[in-house]
Amino acid sequence: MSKIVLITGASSGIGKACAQVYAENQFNLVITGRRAEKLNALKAELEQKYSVKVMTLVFDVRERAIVERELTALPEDWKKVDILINNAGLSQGLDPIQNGSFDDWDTMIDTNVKGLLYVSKIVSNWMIAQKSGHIINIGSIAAKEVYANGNVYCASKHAVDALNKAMRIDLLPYGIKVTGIHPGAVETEFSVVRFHGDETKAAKVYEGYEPLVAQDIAETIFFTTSRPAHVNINDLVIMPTAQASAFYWNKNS
Ligand code: NDP
Ligand code: 8X3
Repeated sequence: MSKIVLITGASSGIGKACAQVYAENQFNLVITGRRAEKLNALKAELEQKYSVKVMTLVFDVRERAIVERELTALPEDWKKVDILINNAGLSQGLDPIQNGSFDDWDTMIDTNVKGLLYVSKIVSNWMIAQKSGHIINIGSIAAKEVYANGNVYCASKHAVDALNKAMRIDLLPYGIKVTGIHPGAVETEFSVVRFHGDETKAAKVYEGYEPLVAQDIAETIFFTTSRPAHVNINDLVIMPTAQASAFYWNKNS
């Protein structure tokens, strides 16, 4: 059987671009997300275009029991996951701490931190059994820096950064690689979600400079997972050329 990559949040953006890149490179894929119709359309496209096998799993990463049920129900051959891409995540709201929404905070922490943990625990045990594997954790520049009103999103991504380092230590005896990928601004559905569906506000985030596109991140992830067996890339921060940090930009006025 071909190698298998399991990608959370493959219905759009970075996760979808990863699915396309890995399919092009003849991996079989397990793609997950909440929007079944988007996952099914992607499955049909990739199977037809690249003659690979694609399994879709529809679940919300926040639902621990359902994550467990769906993953453990995979046929045994599909549990031989070579690469796990912990990508499902979001920012919801951009408010100062005193005005923040409890619901937004719960959503971000439950998705970005707890969801990643639920999936990782199950899949890392499969990798331990096969004594190989590579886990990619999608952090953010928000995992390295904190900016105004980013409070809980930044905290959740700092947690991903910490978990990335922790997983690398815990999984070291089993030969499992762990890599953190930390993008700056990538034009996806991210800002539409952050601004609760306000597309005009979201579009402004990417005005006056050339942001990254999801394909840029997917190709970088593929590069990290195609290094020789003795090489692990621990951590990568990837920015648009027009962005030096969370604070410094070279935008057309
Ligand atoms: P998108 O909004 O385009 O994609 C997010 C993906 O996550 C979707 O496929 C969505 O699927 C999935 N997802 C969100 N919540 C859940 C949930 N509760 N359960 C299951 N799946 C979920 O954004 P991006 O592609 O930009 O984001 C991907 C990752 O990259 C996130 O972790 C984000 O924080 C990170 N990131 C993004 C940056 C950017 O500028 N775009 C920069 C740095 C990091 P569905 O809605 O179908 O469930
Ligand atoms: C997404 C990038 O700068 O909005 O993680 O935090 S940023």
